[in-house]
Amino acid sequence: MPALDPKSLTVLVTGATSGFGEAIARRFVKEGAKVVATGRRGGRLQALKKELGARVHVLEFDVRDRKATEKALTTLPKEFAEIDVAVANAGLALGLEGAPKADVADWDDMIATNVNGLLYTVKAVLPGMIARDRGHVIALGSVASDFPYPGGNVYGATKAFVGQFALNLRADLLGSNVRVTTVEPGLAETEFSLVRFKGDAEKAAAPYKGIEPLNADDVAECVYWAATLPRRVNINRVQVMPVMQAFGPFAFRRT
Ligand code: NDP
Ligand code: 8X3
Repeated sequence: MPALDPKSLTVLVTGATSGFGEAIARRFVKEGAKVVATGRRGGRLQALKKELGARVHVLEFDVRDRKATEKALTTLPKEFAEIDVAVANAGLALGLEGAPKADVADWDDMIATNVNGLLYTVKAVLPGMIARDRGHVIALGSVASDFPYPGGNVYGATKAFVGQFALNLRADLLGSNVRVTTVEPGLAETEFSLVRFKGDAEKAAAPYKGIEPLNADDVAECVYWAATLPRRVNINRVQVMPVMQAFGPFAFRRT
């Protein structure tokens, strides 16, 4: 039995139409929490609601749109309005080209989603959390924030932003009982790669070839664990990788 009763929680999950977000939504509902599930694909949200029932409320909006994000989160029905845990999960990588060849439109989109989308989500839930003097912001970072790799340029930088913003937010919130955590997964099989390679299934499958990656439930478990620890405990960062992934040595150009 976790220290914090999940049945007492209302959990907001952005990007709940696939991957980690969907698994996180399912995990909390299974344990008796109420979940506000968001994303742009309304059909998937409706299917999730139909399957999981009255403990789920769905909101269709684009996290890149500040006004839409703010508005959606003010329209919550009373029984879902007091968000205890906000999982800022919506995010994406686009492309794996080195900086000279990368598409600036992809960079803009990653920054708009992973940076601005995170900020708009957090800003919308913070006032309520502070007023109630309880709450938990859980952001999805990535190992790409700590470990550079070729082609990770702006994606890794957006995730470094997520990690540092979360730490700074925690500094700002000292004195309140609002918690802040970043969960930073390594290679995990979701729709992430399909999105990164813009629907090219062959390219999308390549990173997982011969490897047992993390799955969405592994990451949902980390989020659920951090969220249900006693209220006195703040997990700052959780970094999690598949056993079949580790670090490379420095690279050198030798002449
Ligand atoms: P998926 O592609 O499976 O899921 C991404 C989710 O984000 C979808 O539900 C999508 O919903 C939502 N989303 C994307 N853009 C927007 C937007 N503009 N507005 C609203 N929702 C949006 O990928 P993952 O589950 O793997 O990724 C979830 C998070 O985890 C991301 O932040 C990603 O960077 C991070 N991550 C992923 C890793 C991996 O290897 N898979 C490893 C480390 C971190 P919709 O399209 O319906 O809007
Ligand atoms: C996703 C992990 O290694 O593809 O954040 O960047 S990686």
